[in-house]
Amino acid sequence: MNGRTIYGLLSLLVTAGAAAAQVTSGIAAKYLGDEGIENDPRVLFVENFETGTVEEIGARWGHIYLRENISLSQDVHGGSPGERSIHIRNNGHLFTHPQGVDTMYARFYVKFHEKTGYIHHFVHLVADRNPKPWPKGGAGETPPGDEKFSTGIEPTGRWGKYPPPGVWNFYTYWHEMETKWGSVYNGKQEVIEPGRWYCVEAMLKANSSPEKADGVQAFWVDGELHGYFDGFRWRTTDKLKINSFWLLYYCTDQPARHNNDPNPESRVMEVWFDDIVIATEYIGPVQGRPAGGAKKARPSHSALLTPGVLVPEPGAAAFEADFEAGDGGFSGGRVVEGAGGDSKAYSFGPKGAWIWNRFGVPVRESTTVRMRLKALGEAKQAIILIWSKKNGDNCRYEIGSLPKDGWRTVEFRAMEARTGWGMKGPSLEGDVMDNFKIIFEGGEDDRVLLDDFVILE
Ligand SMILES: [Ca+2]
Ligand SMILES: [Ca+2]
Repeated sequence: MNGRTIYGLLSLLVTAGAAAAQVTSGIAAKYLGDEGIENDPRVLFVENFETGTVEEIGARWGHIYLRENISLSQDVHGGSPGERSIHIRNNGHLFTHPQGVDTMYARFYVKFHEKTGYIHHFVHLVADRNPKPWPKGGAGETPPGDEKFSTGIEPTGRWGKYPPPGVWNFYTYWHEMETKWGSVYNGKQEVIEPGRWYCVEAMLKANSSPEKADGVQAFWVDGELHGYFDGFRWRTTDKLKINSFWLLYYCTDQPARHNNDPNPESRVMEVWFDDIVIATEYIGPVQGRPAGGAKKARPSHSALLTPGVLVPEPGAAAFEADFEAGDGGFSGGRVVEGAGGDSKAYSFGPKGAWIWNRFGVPVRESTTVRMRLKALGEAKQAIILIWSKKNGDNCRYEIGSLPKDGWRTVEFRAMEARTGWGMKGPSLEGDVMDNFKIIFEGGEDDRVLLDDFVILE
């Protein structure tokens, strides 16, 4: 069984005393009004929306989606040490990357509009081996155990049992989840009151070693433990760290249908967030007032904005082909003029371009493949294939369609290439890369240009 569920504090006190002790004290208790909390070594990220424009907030988080639906608001919670919150209507998100850790706590304040409807998806904590500035999809796909796991702290109507937005639950994806649509973990069934601010906290703790099922997730509402679930083997490698925070407000008409909402057209889909703290230990609600009245935290920035923090920097070039003095060992196409200026490129058709035994590069975390591609005709479903001796199969890196609008740089870490359509099988990591092939879907006469191919150690 994946994940043992414990309802209520009483059973929790018996079986998990250490976790229960955290309910009464947290990092916030040390910093009145959160003043200076960003300086605590356990704190990874702080955002109180007191500093900067929405654009500047999006820039320091690293990704903002549907900016036009996001604004700053003067609506703040009763214990707020500041004067502004952030407001999202209909759909939108902020997405960021704290430093990667084995245990992450995230605290946020949230208020739903008093006429709120049901919500499709909400705030997520994510562990991603190959973090990108933007959140990846993955609905309906079981992630590989060395690649990704995630949990969403979400309001749910539980099929119409509760009025909108419902009760809190976890919506969880990992390699051992029970269905390809994830697993749901219900905590205390306390109805969320629309129009009222709440302090919500979620914790995700990775399993301590790949074979142990001792991972945990838990959530608190206004400082009270409302859900605690353990027994998870979240990951198969401890190189996979919890490193992403997704302040998501995703609305569709689906939850209104699933919950038999009698009047979905009367709903106002708006939400406010404030006073976000992400840390490696329990935080707790804002305590007391700042010494100097109102305060502004020094804003945090995404760890992805500092090269080498979350993803190792690529090393030296182990192989290069610029096609100026020949095919460089590539087959399947031919060298042509036309890469811009005096440069030459390698032109190939849908059956592809490939190269074998001209290099032998051990695939480490930093190993990176980079190239420029230009479609001269139809070029759909471009895919890179790298034969893996270790896996006895091709590892794939799916590029997708190449638009006919000039050169595009494609860069990926070699370990992102995986077997199986959808790239959900074993990775190329740990193999020696000695081959490369790129194909696409197009007509017989359609061509793609390849140039500046490089493998970095
Ligand atoms: Ca604020
Ligand atoms: Ca060239």
